[in-house]
Amino acid sequence: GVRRFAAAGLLLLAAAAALVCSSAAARMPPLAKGLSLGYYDERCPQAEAVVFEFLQDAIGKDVGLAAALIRLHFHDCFVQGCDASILLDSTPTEKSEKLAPPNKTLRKSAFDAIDDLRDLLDRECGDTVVSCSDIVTLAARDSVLLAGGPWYDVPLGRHDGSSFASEDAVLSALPSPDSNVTTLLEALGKLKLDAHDLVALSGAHTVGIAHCTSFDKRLFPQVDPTMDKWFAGHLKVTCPVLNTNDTTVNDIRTPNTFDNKYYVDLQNRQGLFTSDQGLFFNATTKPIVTKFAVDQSAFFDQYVYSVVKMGMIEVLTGSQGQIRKRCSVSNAAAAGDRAWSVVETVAEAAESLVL
Ligand code: HEM
Ligand SMILES: *[C@@H]1O[C@H](CO)[C@@H](O)[C@H](O)[C@H]1NC(C)=O
Ligand SMILES: *[C@@H]1O[C@H](CO)[C@@H](O)[C@H](O)[C@H]1NC(C)=O
Ligand SMILES: *[C@@H]1O[C@H](CO)[C@@H](O)[C@H](O)[C@H]1NC(C)=O
Ligand SMILES: CC(=O)N[C@H]1CO[C@H](CO)[C@@H](O)[C@@H]1O
Repeated sequence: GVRRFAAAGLLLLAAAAALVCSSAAARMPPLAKGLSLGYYDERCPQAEAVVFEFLQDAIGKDVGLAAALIRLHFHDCFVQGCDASILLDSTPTEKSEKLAPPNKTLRKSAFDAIDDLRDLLDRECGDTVVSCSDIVTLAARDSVLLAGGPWYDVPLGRHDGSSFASEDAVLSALPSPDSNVTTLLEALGKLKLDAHDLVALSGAHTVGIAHCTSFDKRLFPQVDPTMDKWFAGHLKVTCPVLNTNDTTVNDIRTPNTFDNKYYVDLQNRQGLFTSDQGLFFNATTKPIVTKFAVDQSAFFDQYVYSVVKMGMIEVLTGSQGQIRKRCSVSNAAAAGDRAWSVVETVAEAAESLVL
């Protein structure tokens, strides 16, 4: 109806704005084999509008959902590639990625939104067309725009994996917030991401929240000397002792807006994690932080380039992987469930015959 039009209109407007703003053609990393822009143009032409319209409404009601979806995309891609394995539920015999410690702070609202989008797209185009990993990719893309950041065209055509990574794999793929720049660059280097990617992607911490346990080692037993004293006092109001479970905002200046203020925070020693603040003290990354702090469009350009690159880490395409009908279960496991319920029905019928 009218709302769909409005959503599509805004999307077009955003696309037009993106074209006008970047007078030079937008820089884009080489596309992974099997991915393309406009992948669903014929298969499911309304796919991108459906995602956008849903999120416009959902993020309008809960701005935190934008941050949650941006982070979900990052966790998915860093662990075993962008294959939506982060969405898989545990089985009785195997613990899924969801249960690994870093996931525990992924928000349920993000998983629910992906499930809702899966249902909407199934109704529009059938359940074997749009993959869960592309839904995660599109949801993160639209979240950035809806939080005030740039719009970008994103290559699609990913397939979903059928198995999740182990807890150890999750822990080794996702750097801890206590990491220094050397450790971060090493971790990202394994995924072919460099210092510019690290600084720009960390800029996603311009939105969202963190639990005290993610940074309270910087407050106790004594305040990290690289932290602004006023900021430390401010954080201690929320986190008065070690190991409380309250949350604070990642970007104290504009907590709900996707902008470059995160880098201004870093210049003022008001970065939340060691992994954030360190970017301002390392000789390789400091000039990039300084640049982004004064030039938001330089940040946006690099973010778009880097997040598109991140979205192509070890993707499954063509004959690889599957399009999961339910994002939280592999198709084989879902078929197993169905077969099992048939067996049960038959068994029940047999039982009633005997009786
Ligand atoms: C470079 C290494 C990174 C580290 C060490 C890191 C660490 C963290 C931690 C510890 C939290 C808070 C979790 C909590 O306590 O609730 C967090 C939140 C968040 N991270 Fe990162 N992160 C990194 C990179 C990224 C990247 C690449 C993105 C996306 C492009 C991202 C997006 C987010 C967002 C949006 C939040 C807020 C989530 C919410 O409000 O639900 N992070 N990150
Ligand atoms: C960075 O952290 C690693 C791992 O904790 C440590 O071994 C290394 O010495 C640190 N490097 C610097 C420059 O602080
Ligand atoms: C900055 O990081 C680079 C790359 O890991 C490292 O070689 C260098 O020693 C670091 N510089 C400082 C001052 O920590
Ligand atoms: C931590 O959070 C849980 C659930 O939200 C709550 O029940 C509990 O009281 C909290 N613990 C502390 C120490 O605040
Ligand atoms: C152990 C744990 O908290 N796992 C959670 C991982 O994330 C999803 C979504 O928030 C939850 O449903 C799991 O319970």
